[in-house]
Amino acid sequence: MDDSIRDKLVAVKQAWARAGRLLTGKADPDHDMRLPPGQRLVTNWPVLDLGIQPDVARADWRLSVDGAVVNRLDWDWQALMAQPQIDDVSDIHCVTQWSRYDNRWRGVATAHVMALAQPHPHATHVVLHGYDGYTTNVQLDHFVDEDCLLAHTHDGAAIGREHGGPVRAILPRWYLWKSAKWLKRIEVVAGDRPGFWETRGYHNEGDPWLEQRYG
Ligand SMILES: Nc1nc2c(c(=O)[nH]1)N[C@H]1C(S)=C(S)[C@@H](COP(=O)(O)O)O[C@H]1N2
Ligand SMILES: [Mo]
Repeated sequence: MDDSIRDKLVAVKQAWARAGRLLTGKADPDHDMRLPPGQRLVTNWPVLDLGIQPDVARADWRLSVDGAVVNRLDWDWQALMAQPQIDDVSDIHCVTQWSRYDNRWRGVATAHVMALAQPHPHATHVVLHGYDGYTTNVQLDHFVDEDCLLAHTHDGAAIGREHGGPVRAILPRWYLWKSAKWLKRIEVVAGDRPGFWETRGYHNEGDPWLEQRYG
């Protein structure tokens, strides 16, 4: 996708955010209690990105955990695989109104990563950076929730390039835009720093149960 198309795509999404589009607030009496308001269930897995899908081989993948930490981490694939691995099954909720149930993720718990890095006492947030330049911010205490992980495997298969492989963040309690794909860097910061979509009209937190889509 060329830059002008990409700019246009971003502009359209920004305009939707301004208009509060997809903000339904509707209560559906037949609503499945597992489905947050305004969502519909899909069984496929839509792909969303900025028009760039970085091609990062496992052998070339690197992750740094830096910023307000006592121990900076610089991991390659072997270092990631040498950590304790966890499995977690969770639902995906995308702000564009689709949800996908029972995703089985395997990877390294973010709580484990942060326990090794040791954030400074004044650290409040993390900014996740992707190989495509994407960023998203999340509160440090939310980032280390027990169901959050740096995932490399989905339903038993390596996460494909289009879905953010070799490694993406998974933060199931938040709209999927918080789950950075092609993860490259976890920057620990003192004070909030809104990311790509958060500075373009998306909600700063993004709780699907509170329908924190825009604003
Ligand atoms: N690095 C990176 N991560 C990203 C994005 C992106 O453009 N770049 N898009 C976000 C958005 S808006 C969504 S909805 C999900 C889409 O993930 P999927 O393509 O696996 O469904 O990734 C999120 N993580
Ligand atoms: Mo999204």
